[in-house]
Amino acid sequence: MTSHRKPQGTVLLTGFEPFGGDQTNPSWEAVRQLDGAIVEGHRIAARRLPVAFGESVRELRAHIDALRPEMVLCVAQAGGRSLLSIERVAINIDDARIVDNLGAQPIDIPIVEGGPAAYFGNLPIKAMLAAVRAAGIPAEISQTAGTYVCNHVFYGLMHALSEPGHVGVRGGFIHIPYSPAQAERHPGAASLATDSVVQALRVAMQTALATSVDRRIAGGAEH
Ligand code: PCA
Repeated sequence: MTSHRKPQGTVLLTGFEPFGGDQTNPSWEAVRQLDGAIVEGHRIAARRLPVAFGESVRELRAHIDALRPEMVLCVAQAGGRSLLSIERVAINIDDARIVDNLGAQPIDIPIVEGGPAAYFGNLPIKAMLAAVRAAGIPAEISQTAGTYVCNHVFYGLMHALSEPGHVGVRGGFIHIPYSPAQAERHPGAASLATDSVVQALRVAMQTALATSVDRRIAGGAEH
């Protein structure tokens, strides 16, 4: 976990600004607390991304170019989900149910014209799942990051990391439930305390940095 060795590299950890009428985004509330932390000998650099198609990926790419991280983990809110979801895959489509924060609402538009239908993240998601659960935080593997800005960013991330300049950089994506304060305004919706999210992100990053070959444990779904 936290180490006293000199940092060996950087992890870019992103959260999102609020969207959809909410005043806060729990992803940024958690991620910001880890800015400057040392995890597994790596320094965490936390950055906030806009909830905007196009601009979000432009900013993400600028952060990658500036920081030259060894690993990138993007975190976002998935209101209505009850568990911390470690995403498996990003698909090449934008299909927005609501406008983004700049008023755009792309419908059935490829993220990268002619790009692959999908990219898998390349973090050890099963090892991360096991470690987060062992820390007492409820988690799952998710087979879809949706078709809104989060999937757009995840796809844009893995597309960027597929380019020659980024060989060896690993990337992944985690969705988190509402914060308890948000859930109060959405009766019946699950929530996860920010402290638990922070702890889960630490454990997930530590595990990802320490694991080169993923574990083989069931994390699939029938639907
Ligand atoms: N969640 C949205 C966009 C920003 C965020 O935190 C999503 O899941 O697409």
